[in-house]
Amino acid sequence: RALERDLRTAIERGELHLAYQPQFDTQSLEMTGAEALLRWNHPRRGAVSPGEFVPVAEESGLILPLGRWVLDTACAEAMRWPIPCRVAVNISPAQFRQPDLLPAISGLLERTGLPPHRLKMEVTEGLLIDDTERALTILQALKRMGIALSLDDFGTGYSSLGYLRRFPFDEIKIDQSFVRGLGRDVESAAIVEAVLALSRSLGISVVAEGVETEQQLEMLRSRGCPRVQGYLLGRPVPSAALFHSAGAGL
Ligand code: G
Ligand code: G
Ligand code: MN
Ligand code: NA
Repeated sequence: RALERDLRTAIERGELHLAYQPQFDTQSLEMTGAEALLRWNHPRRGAVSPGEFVPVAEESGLILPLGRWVLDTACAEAMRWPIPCRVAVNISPAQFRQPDLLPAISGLLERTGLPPHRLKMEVTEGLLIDDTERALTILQALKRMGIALSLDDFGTGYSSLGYLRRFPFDEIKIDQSFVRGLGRDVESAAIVEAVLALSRSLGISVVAEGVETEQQLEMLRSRGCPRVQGYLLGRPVPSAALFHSAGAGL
């Protein structure tokens, strides 16, 4: 496909960059870290969404060099931030399964100088289903390296609560579809409350994604949700703008 052909050369042509969306402590509204989000400025099509090209990259195997570029760039850029907060990187299943993931990550941390505790990897539930034992082994190794682990899009897949007990996640990300439902339907509030109660009893942190309104923020705050991310408090911006825009809307 044309998109695949163009993606092949996108890295070397410098068409990719990362945008960072800040995450905040719900009580203090201090910035606690940022999620790296891949952006492609296509020479003819303009901005192409990762929702469109990441699946193409996964099917073609291009996700491996692409994912490597994302990790490298995110760690290098985070090293230049004025505050030593965490950078969260989305890891696709194919990238997670590559045999040399662990040595590649150690090499990357050594090369960039980023302390392991400043890197967070976001993975989705799908990754835990296919080869559960292998996924567990890799996640435990990453955890031993000091890297933080986050379970992304929680509640949208084949969520099994058993994963939370067996896998060494530091954090759950409540999917934006539930946050959007806060104040609109009772089911969303019930799901958010259940996830918060569960995370508290398991000692896992929570980030609510897609927070767009003051009302959603207040509902999350009053229910004890520790962290939030969303357009209300900060949109994804280039690394250099992160510490100018973060919190600007407060
Ligand atoms: O930023 P945006 O909402 O357009 O992202 C759309 C989707 O693309 C989300 O599911 C997000 O997790 C995914 N995505 C964004 N950046 C990356 C990346 O660097 N690697 C992978 N694998 N997925 C990403
Ligand atoms: O799948 P993942 O959670 O990694 O994707 C995050 C996506 O959500 C990114 O593409 C980001 O641009 C998008 N996003 C972040 N905050 C908001 C928000 O407040 N509202 C909406 N609609 N999308 C958001
Ligand atoms: Mn994510
Ligand atoms: Na998500």
